[in-house]
Amino acid sequence: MSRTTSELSLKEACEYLLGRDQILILTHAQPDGDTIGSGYALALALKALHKQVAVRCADPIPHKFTFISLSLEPEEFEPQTIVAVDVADCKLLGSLCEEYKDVVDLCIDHHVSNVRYAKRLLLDANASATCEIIYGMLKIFETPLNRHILSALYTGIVTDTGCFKYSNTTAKTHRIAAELIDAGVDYAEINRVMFDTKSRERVKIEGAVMDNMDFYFGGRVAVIAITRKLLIQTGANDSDLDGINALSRTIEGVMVGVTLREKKDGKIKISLRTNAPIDATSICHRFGGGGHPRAAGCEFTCPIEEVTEQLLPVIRESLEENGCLI
Ligand SMILES: [Mn+2]
Repeated sequence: MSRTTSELSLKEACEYLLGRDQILILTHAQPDGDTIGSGYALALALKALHKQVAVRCADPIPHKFTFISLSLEPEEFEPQTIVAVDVADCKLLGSLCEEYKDVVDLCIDHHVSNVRYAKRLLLDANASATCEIIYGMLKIFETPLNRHILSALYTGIVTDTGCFKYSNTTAKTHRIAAELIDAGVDYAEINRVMFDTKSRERVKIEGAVMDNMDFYFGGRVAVIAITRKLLIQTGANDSDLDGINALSRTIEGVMVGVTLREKKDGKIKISLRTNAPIDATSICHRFGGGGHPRAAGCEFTCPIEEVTEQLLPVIRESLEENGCLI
């Protein structure tokens, strides 16, 4: 199936939405701060413009983001317009993919990898977060930025930039954040909840995986395993594992951080985080996976004990080629 996606400018996308009603906004599955912040900020603004609007996600909203989702009262209606926010590929809609994959009228996104599945696309790959793009739209709509909209936008920006730490952060990101602060957003409280608060289950599972971390090749590679058994022991759920893949790479000397995660169906999901110049994508590609240069993934169907036997020689090869073995 092929279809042409028309690329819209910010203004065109705004005009399109202003002419529509009964708007259903979709976020990606396993929702993060940006997809939730974008979805609800846009929904609240459209509601202020007297449109019927709802937000839908395949998975439950993690507890730390419910202060955003609770700001919109759920509404039942037959959608006339489907909008996806921060969803680079219709597969990322999770269990909603089948229902909506061919009917997304407008996708608003900042991923350069967007696969152009929607009828219309507003893409700004220079935006640190989709919330940056939504902020631009709300300025054109001239809807007032109430407390809920400010919180939603700020949350999306800080979570996607790691609190302004990642290289996607631009001067414009800071300018938008400054405008949100000028407008009265409670940035200290949002940052406390997003970055300085961990659930007790998270602390437990973090402690357990750190205790059981295995090191290889003189400490160049660190491997952590999250088994079903460990999840049951610690009571941790998916949202408690948010960002846990990044843990091993924070250890001095580690070039490749490997996270093995046992899924419900018994498959083993691998997440690789690397420091330059080790290419995570090329390692995962050997096992049918892919991703970004510093963060990639793949999947194994063998028992968890056998995964490292297959994976470690390939990682070793990459370390050797790059002169990174000690
Ligand atoms: Mn995003």
